[in-house]
This record gives sequence, C-alpha cells and structure tokens, in this order.
Amino acid sequence: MIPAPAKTTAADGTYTLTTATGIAAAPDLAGPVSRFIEDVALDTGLELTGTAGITLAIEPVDEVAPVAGLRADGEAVDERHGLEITTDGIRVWGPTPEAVHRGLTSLRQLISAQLQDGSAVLPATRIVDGPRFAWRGLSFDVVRTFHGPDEVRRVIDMLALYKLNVLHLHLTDDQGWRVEVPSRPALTEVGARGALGDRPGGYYSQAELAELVQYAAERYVTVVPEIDMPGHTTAVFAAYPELAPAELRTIDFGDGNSIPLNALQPDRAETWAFVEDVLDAVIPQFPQSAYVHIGGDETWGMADEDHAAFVEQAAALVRARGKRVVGWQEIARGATGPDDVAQYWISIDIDAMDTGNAPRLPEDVLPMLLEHFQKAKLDAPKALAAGTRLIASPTTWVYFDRPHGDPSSDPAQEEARKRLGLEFYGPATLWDGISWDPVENTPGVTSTDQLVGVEAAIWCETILSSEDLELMLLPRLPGAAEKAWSQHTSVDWPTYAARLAQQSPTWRHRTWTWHHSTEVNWR
Ligand code: TNX
Repeated sequence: MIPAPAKTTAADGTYTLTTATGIAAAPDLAGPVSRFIEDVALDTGLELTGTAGITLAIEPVDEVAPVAGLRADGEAVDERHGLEITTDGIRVWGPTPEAVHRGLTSLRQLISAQLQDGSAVLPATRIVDGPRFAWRGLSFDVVRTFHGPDEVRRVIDMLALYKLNVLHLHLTDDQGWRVEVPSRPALTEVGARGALGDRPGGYYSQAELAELVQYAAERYVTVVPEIDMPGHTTAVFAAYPELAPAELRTIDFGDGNSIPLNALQPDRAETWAFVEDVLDAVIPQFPQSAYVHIGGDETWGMADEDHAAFVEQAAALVRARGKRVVGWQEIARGATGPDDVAQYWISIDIDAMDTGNAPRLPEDVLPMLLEHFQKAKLDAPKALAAGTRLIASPTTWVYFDRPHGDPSSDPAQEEARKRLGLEFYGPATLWDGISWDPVENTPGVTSTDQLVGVEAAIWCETILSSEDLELMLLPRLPGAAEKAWSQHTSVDWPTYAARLAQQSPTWRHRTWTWHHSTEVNWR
C-alpha cells in the first residue's frame, strides 16, 4: 500500500472477496459506500453486487497519533481509521465518514494488488492508520498547457487514490488566464486565448468549475485557487493594458523563451480595483477552500519594497473576504501572520547548481536568478519567525517537472524523456522523490506543527498533452503522498519499489499513462 500505514498486524488466514461481496453500513456512510463500489469497478473491473462481507462503522480511533498541520478546507476532520480483514469478513471504522473513506481507499489498493480471475484473496490483517499532515496536495499548472475538465478529473482520481486531499490550481500566469471574472470579461476573452508558445488556450467556465469542485469534494479533495500576482501577469496586461506599467520590459532569450519584468503596481488605484474584482468573482467559485493562493513568486524587475507592499495589501483583501492567505515563499518578504501559509519551494542548492546552460541565457539573466535564489534562503526562516506556517514543496524532491532520472523500458517513453522536464533542474529519480523528510529538509523547521503539509508541483512548460502530463505525475505522485501522509518517516527503496509495482494494474485499468521506470518490476 502507498502511503504506508502507521500500524499493520498480520493474522492467520485469508478472506476471499468476489462479486458476491457487498457493504453493510449506516445511511450516513452512503457517500463513501457508493464511491468505493464505483472505484473498485474502475480500478479492477470487479462489480461488487452483494450486501454483506464488508462492514463499516463510525467509531473513534486513538491508536495512532493525531494529525499535524492545517486543512485547506479549514476544518479539523479526524481521518484516523482502522481496517481489519479476518477469515469472516472485512471491517472498516473511523470517527467520521471521511475517515471511513480513507480506510476504504486502503482496501481498494489491497483488492487491486490481490485480484486474480475475478476474486481477491486478501490476507488477514489489522491496519490502523492516520495522516502525518493535514494538507497533502498537488499544485497543477493549467496555464502553460491548458488541461480541460476531463483531464483534471483524472488527476483528482489520482490524488484520491493516494489519500491526497488538495488540488491547488495555478489558474493564472504570463501565458494565460483560466478562470471567469464576469466583471472583467477580457481576462478570458483575451487572456485565455493562448498558452505557452502556440499551444491552444482555454479556461474553465463557472459551471465547469462548479462541477470540478463538486467532483473533488465527493472524493474529499479541496480545490484551492491560485491567482498569481503581482508578477506572472502578462495575460492580465494583454487583456487590460491600462493595468500594465508604462514601459513594458522583457528579457528575450532569442529561442522563443523570455522573462517578462512587469508586475501589477501597488501604488495605483486601478490595480486594487482589479484585484478586488478578481477576488470577488473567484472566491465564490471555490466554496470548500478556506484559502486563496495569491502567488507572489518571481516578481522579476520589481523593487523589493513594491513587492512587499503588494503582497501585504493583496493579503489584507483576501482576509477581508473571510479567507486565509497562502502564497509562494516570497510572500514572507512582506509582513505575514500566524493565519497565513507560505509555500516553500526554492530548495535547490544554488551554490552547487550546474550553470552549464548559462551560455544560452542572455547575460543579465543568470545574475538575476542567482540573486533571487540567494534571497530565497531567508524566506522560510522569516515566515516561521512571524508564526506563519509552511507547505513543503521543495524543488529538489517534489517538483514533477524535473526530467525523469530513471530510464523507461518503453522506447517511445525514452524518446519522450529527452524533451520532458526542465533541463535546468537536472534529472530526478523515483528514489529522489522519497529520500527526504519534510521536517528535516525545510530550512528553519524544527517541529512537525510548523508545517501545514506537503504539496508536489507540476509545471507544464515541457508538457504538451495529457499523456505527457500523466507520464510526469506517475509514478511520482504516490511518493509525494508517502511523504505527506505516512507516519513512517524513513523508507527504503526495495520495499517501496515493491509497493509501487503493485500500483500498475490499477493504472492500466484506469488507462493512466505512467513512466515505466526500469527500477521497478511492474506487474
Ligand atoms: C518557477 S515554482 C515558477 C514557475 C515555473 C517553475 C518551473 C514557482 C512558484 N514559479 O513559474 O513554472 O519554476 O519549475
């Protein structure tokens, strides 16, 4: 199973689950029951049509430590649960429907791993489990390449299978704007036209987003919106040129790539009227999220004081609307407080970084990047000193836009591997993705409760299709879930690789593409 459960006790015998198996549960568990039946069918093809065999119960669990961190929905839901398989049947219990749902998710994995000829022979076992962190997510760039609602649903399904509970949608960036703001129609009419390069654009209508948010909620996943400000706003300036600085500056790489040096300006009234319009339109589209992500990253060409002033005022506008603030780690350069969350990402050791690609960059770019990364060393400690908690999203371990370091056994995937992922970071293996610890590897963090949780990130500069996307998400996503959920803080490769290998029958059934790493004996 992935993530590894807190406590597992093996017993004697087996229970054989077949299509004649079914679930007995109280009516308040109807949601988790129908989700489970549907998911088992999609994972394995097995239709559970019986009425007995699996019993569900609302009951507290205190054999494992309570969770640390904060939830993206602002609730304090206890997700601890138990799962017992005996020769007589299966029992899943927990204090809340969500806890029972998590236990059923474990059962889904056990069934998939044991399925043969229409039945699953499950070894008798008793599992008690609960998450290490409350916020367990994926940050998903839908700007550089637009991914439509069907693909987003597939990603939500992946998150749910690994007990991840946050989908952070990066809805705006230089290359596009993907969310409707009726009072500012040009954001989608103009700003959503394109993506990176000549890729097609797109956006989610309010109705599509409502469906996505609902789909996620049914799987206990909260969708957190990101409006990236004050930098990464080229699409805003294309839609509303009057918001742009008088003189637009861009560093052109000459190879189709460029870095805009323009940002929304905090000293202009138009800027704030715009930000308020956006917040007023976006917040109601994400009713489950207690947070709004305000971006705040990489404000190239903006003075530090302007960046700090912008972040502070944008944060105040979010708080005034009853929401909490989350932003990339750079928001710590303005004043943040104990209810805010900063997302730590810049973990690359810049002193050891391979600047071998530097000759291809215009000469003023490298010093700008290096200065940014040097300053970034202070962000996490500064946030913590202000009582602001962190999400651990370190580039080194959970940026899924790093090229795959493991080769694939599939020749077509080996071809794709050459173009997928940003060369700049260097390749990362599957083992790299799990050989770290969120507490130990986040600067300044000394205790679990300084972290709200862990978020992986997928940026789509090199990703052209749904297939590319899935190739970069899998098999890395379960590794991020292992770090975000499992109370076992150290993992060894052979046992992890064996658990990973058990995932492939489900992925095949679900038609999810994955990188066929030669380091794993896929089934
Ligand atoms: C930095 S991570 C960015 C993104 C890029 C990413 C590529 C972050 C907050 N900003 O705009 O897509 O690097 O890894």
